[in-house]
Amino acid sequence: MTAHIHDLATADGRRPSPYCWAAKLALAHKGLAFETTPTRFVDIPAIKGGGFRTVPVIELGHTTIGDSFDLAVHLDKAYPDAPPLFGGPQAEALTRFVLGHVMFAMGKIARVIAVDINAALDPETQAYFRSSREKMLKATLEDAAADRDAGVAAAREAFQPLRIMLRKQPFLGGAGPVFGDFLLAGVVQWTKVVGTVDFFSEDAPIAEWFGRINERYAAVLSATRG
Ligand SMILES: N[C@@H](CCC(=O)N[C@@H](CS)C(=O)NCC(=O)O)C(=O)O
Repeated sequence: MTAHIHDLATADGRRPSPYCWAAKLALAHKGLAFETTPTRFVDIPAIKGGGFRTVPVIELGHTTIGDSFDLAVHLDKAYPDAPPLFGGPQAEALTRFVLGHVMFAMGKIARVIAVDINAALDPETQAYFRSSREKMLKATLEDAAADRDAGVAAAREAFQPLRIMLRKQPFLGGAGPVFGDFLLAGVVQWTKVVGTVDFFSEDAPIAEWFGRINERYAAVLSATRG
């Protein structure tokens, strides 16, 4: 079966969404093929006739799932013999903590690059993105990014828990990657696809960990335009 993902896209077709990347890595981890539809922020409400507010929206046969974490839970239940994304209910629960870490770190990165993401959108999408993100950031996109060096430093610091863990093991999953790795890798991939600020290439623990994921899923991560 080939899954179908409604995948966030910029005006030039790049795919920035961290959660869409996590979903694509999760499908690949289970050995499932997928295709994508480039989707602008303003197109999300019309997906499948309505009812979705965020992407990824993933169609798997007759099942439609509107959340990357829910997708991973579904995949572990539906494909128990393929490599695990969690490996059990405790690991699934603990991965919610990783999601919290991801959301915190994404907030720091967004302050720096939301203005750059906006520049990569078409005018209709820019109007939506600017008003929604300025509410979230409680600042104009330009003001949020004004002290770029401090913003980058804060974003890098937010990844310290991952660096500390990587002193002991190569992946969140131990010897191999699990969904928690894919959530965090989606954030790194987001920064690479937006491409205006290099947060991690000089950051050895994180660059090497991302490299290990890229070794396994290069075909997925290199498809930056779907
Ligand atoms: N919990 C959701 C979150 C997805 C999410 O926030 N996606 C963003 C793109 S990275 C989105 O679609 N935002 C829509 C909007 O802001 O209107 C998941 O993991 O699938």
